[in-house]
Amino acid sequence: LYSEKMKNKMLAVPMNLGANKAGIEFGPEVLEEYYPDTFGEMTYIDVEKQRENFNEPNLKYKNTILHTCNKLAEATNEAVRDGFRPITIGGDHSIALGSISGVSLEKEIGVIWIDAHGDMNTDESTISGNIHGMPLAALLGAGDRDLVNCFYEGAKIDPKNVIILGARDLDVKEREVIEELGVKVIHYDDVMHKGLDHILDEIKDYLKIDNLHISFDVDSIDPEHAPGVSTPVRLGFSPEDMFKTFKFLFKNYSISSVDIVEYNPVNDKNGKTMDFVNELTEFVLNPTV
Ligand code: 6HN
Ligand code: MN
Ligand code: MN
Ligand code: MN
Repeated sequence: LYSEKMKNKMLAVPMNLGANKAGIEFGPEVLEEYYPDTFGEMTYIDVEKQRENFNEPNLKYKNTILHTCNKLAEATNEAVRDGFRPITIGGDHSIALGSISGVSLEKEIGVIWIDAHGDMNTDESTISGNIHGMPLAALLGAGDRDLVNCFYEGAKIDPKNVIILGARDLDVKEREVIEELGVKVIHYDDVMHKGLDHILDEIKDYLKIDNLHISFDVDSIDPEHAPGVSTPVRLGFSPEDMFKTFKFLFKNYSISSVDIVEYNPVNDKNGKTMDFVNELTEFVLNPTV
């Protein structure tokens, strides 16, 4: 599987409404400015500027986010049909609702959600009302119907094909949603106690699916190494561990598609986060053992 070289299709989505915080929308353009060799070929998905649904407290900017996610889904869907691997550069994590929906219409995929958070809230469990805390639940068919029915009706992925990797900040009611749906969580605590090698074996034993989508949230990395995010949580993966994890995933699965989201240049320090995101993207574009 590793040797299957695929053409990449890079999509940029300068969205911040899912996080309801300024800064993340500049991610793609900053990356493109500093690393034109890596990010020079991105196709930008137009993000609506209007802030409708401003007053819907549990689903902030729902319609605007859905509009963008539908456009992104069309783009990832077309990329897959044309034989490309879509790589989506965020933007906040709400856009995974679009990227994954576009791919899942063409092939059955598993998802590894690498994140300090679960992104498993619904409009009923959410504390913040921010949709970037909900995309994984919606993809699994839980929560607001309009989110669930993004791009096409119904759930996009099966809980048995999903792992949340590296969680270290789950909301109390979010945990209930996770339990009800039966999604496997590998907490960052588990990574620390068992060690990464053991965890990678566990992933291999659990995820029995060929096609895998990687949804990578930069806040999965320790904020010491990647401070440029909007919702930092202490501890987390080292960059080395993440490269090892990506190598493992590309070696053991057919990687259908990848998201790299939540990079916020406004909070970065000395370009550390930007450098890391660039290196990780270079690996994704041209994976080697
Ligand atoms: N992310 N659980 C929190 C919320 O607002 O629902 C944080 C979500 C963070 C989402 O980092 O992609
Ligand atoms: Mn996330
Ligand atoms: Mn996160
Ligand atoms: Mn645990």
